[in-house]
Amino acid sequence: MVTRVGIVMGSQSDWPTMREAADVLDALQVPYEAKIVSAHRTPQRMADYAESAAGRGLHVIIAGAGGAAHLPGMLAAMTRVPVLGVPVQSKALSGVDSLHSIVQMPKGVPVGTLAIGPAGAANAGLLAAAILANTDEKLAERLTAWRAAQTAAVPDEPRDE
Ligand code: RP5
Repeated sequence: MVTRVGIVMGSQSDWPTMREAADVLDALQVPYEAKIVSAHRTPQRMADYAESAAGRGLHVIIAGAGGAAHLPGMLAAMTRVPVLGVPVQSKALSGVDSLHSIVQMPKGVPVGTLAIGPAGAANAGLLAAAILANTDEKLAERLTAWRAAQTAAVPDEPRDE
C-alpha cells in the first residue's frame, strides 16, 4: 500500500507523544512513515521533506513539536499537502508555548491544530484517517467500526474503581 501519511516530529523526545498518532493509524491499518525533522536543528532535512512530500504521494502530514514549535508552520509554508499540527507538552510551559506557536498561523498558510499532548496526537491520527477515508471506502468502514467500538466501550453508569 502507498504511504499517504507522514508523521514528523522535532525531536526523539516527541516520539512518546507522536506514537499516539502512529498507534491510531496502526489500528486503522493506515500505512505511515515516521521521521525526526527539526525546523531548528535540521532545517535542510525539513525543507527536503516538505518539498518532496506531494511528489512522494503524501496526502497528510502530522507534525508534532514542542516549545518554539515552528515545524508545522514551516512545513505548511513549503508544501500544499495539508499539515496537522500537534503541540507537544513542554516542560517549561506545559505546551501552551507549543500551542500558541502552532495555532497562530497568519492568514494564507493554514495548519490544522490539535490539542496539546497525547490526545492531540491521537486525534491527529484519527483526522488523517478521516481525510483519507473520503476516497477509501474500506478505510471508511474501518473508521466507522473504530468509532462504534469506542462508543460501545463507554459504560452507562460509573463504578468505584
Ligand atoms: C522541539 O524542542 C522538539 O519538538 C521538542 O519538543 C523540543 C525539545 O527537544 P529536545 O531538547 O528534547 O530534543 O524542537
